[in-house]
Amino acid sequence: MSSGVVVALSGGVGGAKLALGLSRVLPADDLLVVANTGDDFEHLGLSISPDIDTLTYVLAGLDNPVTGWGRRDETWSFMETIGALGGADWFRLGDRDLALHVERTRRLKAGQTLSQITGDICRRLGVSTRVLPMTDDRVRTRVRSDDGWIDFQDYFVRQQCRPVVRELAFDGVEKARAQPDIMATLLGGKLRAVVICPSNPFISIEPILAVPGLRAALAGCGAPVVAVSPIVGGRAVKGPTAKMMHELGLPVSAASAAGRYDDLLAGYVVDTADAAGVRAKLHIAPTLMTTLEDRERLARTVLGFADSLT
Ligand code: FO1
Repeated sequence: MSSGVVVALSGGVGGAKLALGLSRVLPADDLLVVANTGDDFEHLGLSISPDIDTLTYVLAGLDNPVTGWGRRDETWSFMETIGALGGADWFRLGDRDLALHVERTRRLKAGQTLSQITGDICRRLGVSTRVLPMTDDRVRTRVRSDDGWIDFQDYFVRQQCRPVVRELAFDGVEKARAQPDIMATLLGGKLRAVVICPSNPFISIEPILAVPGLRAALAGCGAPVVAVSPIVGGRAVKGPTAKMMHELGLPVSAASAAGRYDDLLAGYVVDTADAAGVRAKLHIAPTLMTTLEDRERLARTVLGFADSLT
């Protein structure tokens, strides 16, 4: 088995499953999880980073197993009360989860970086795997629908992905500086593999690839870049991936997702049901992750495949 660091690119729920699998089959020092921050937004005066928090809670074993986001064992007194007071209650913030947003907001205002805050919260929640935001600068995914441009969480949560997606934009990404430790790891030459987790390519992975310098660093990192298809059996496991592909005029297929990463990929792991039409070097394996064993098994499959490409 080859040694070296594995860098995993992930959004929220879907990607976090494989990130957990990787964290269970790799020493903590050999895994760096890069989190999308395009979903971040300010809400109720709080700075909210959904993909960072989903990854943190999943890696800490604190995630809500039903929704995939937020915490298990939650209470909802704050939500009930803010609703009764006429405040916004469409974005569900459990009482424990709320404490994280309040504390992150305080620390950001005190001048700490999102990376520093994320590192400290991971440590306090017992997460030894390194989770870093793709950048500490402000990037906001926006969706152009037939009614114009809308913020991501308004599209994804308040409007429940109903608007037709005509175009996506990552506001601020041109000026964003790639998180320095990520760049140092990618350029440090001790890499075993880069794993693009099965998150939504458009809203979770492409914002990461759009951060100036990151895509080039991935292309030149000297280790195989392997993606896991977010489409299984011609359908998205969860979320709007398939709907977006259709609305953006792409075939709803594993090949379409691979096409978004194009020349970056040394290999692509697709479910046994989806092998047709994919150009990248293929590894066909079950990719649906229902149990913890599934997560670990897929992690081992991806790493074994990446090692075979070295
Ligand atoms: N997603 C929902 O569909 N409904 C919610 O009310 C909701 C609340 C929420 C709170 C904290 C958090 O970290 C994530 C939350 N999410 C919710 C998920 C979030 O919108 C998505 O996970 C990402 O933005 C896309 O992956």
